[in-house]
Amino acid sequence: MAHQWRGVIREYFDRLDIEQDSPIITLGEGGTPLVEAPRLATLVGAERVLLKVEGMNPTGSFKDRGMTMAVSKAIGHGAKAVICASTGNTSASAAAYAAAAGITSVVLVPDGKIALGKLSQAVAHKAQILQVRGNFDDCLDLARDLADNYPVHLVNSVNPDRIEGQKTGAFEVVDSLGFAPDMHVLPVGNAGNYSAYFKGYAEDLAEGRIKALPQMWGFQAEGSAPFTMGGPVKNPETIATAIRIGNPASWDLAQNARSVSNGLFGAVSDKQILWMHRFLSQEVGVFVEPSSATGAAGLYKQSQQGADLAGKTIVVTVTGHGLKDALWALKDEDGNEIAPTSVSTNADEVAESLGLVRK
Ligand code: AN7
Repeated sequence: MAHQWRGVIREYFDRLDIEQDSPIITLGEGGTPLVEAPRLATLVGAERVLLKVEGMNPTGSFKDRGMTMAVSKAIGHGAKAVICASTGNTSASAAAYAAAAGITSVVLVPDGKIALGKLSQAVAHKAQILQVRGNFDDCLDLARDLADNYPVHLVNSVNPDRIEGQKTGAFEVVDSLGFAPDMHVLPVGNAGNYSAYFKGYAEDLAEGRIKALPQMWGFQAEGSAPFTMGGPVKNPETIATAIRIGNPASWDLAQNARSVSNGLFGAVSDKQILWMHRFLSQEVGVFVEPSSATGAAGLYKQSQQGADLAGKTIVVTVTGHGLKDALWALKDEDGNEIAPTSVSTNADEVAESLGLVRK
């Protein structure tokens, strides 16, 4: 019989920090596919690589796992409005969950630097959107300031409820595989998700569900890579706008996760990100936004630099749907526009343009 997934709070209620009688605001988030990617495994020389496809969440990104918790708890505390700073996906998610809860959302986004699909979502869900003349880091400072001094509830990942919800990604991986992978690979911006997966795995370890932690491997874009630079980056730049973040909010949590899990941080170029973005679409069948290809791009770079992945099972979280930032697919490797060939309705002419030979 068909089983309807009930959202991460109901599915994992006993393992989440939430009051027994809390309201639950859900859009059915979580329960996302763990997709075998054999050609990616071959590319990097691993036994198995699996993608945790977070674009399948209700608003098309992993943010929904944390937002169901943050907004449910905000409602429990009587909040009438939520606020967040965002490179796009957090705002889309906050706007949707606020709409579901019947409260107001305020989103602060960096001027001109968010993907069109994400802006459309925030507009569609009736967020009050302010484009701040500054970058994401400025937006987050502003959001914190406003939440400290005005009646708006902060739902960025500096709010621990967000991390708490997002840890369910790790629970699902363990529930599907039956064990922890050798490595868990993620793109990193604020490092909230990286820290959240680590928390999930650490709890699974403490409760005896797994025998060892995966190494946590986090990758940033080279122009926006505070973790490999060793400190905040003032003017972060990358085409991967979701992770164009210079001063990660979860710095300490992430450093701890890296060290306890014997993991690593790395950086990849925009070119490597776009190459992997295309590989995932063409060779795996999973369309992600460019930022979401950063983890897999980092994994590939590690393998090229000599990391021995033979016999390893690796899970890579691909964080957001390709339709959010769709125009990147319409450019080739050299940045030229790709347009479909125009044809008549004549079958022979169509066959000819396809290079087909009559049977
Ligand atoms: C697709 O929406 O920060 O390391 O404001 O949208 O937890 O920050 C988005 C981040 C990866 C990085 N992939 O996650 C925002 C925001 C996608 C993202 C990240 C983001 P964190």
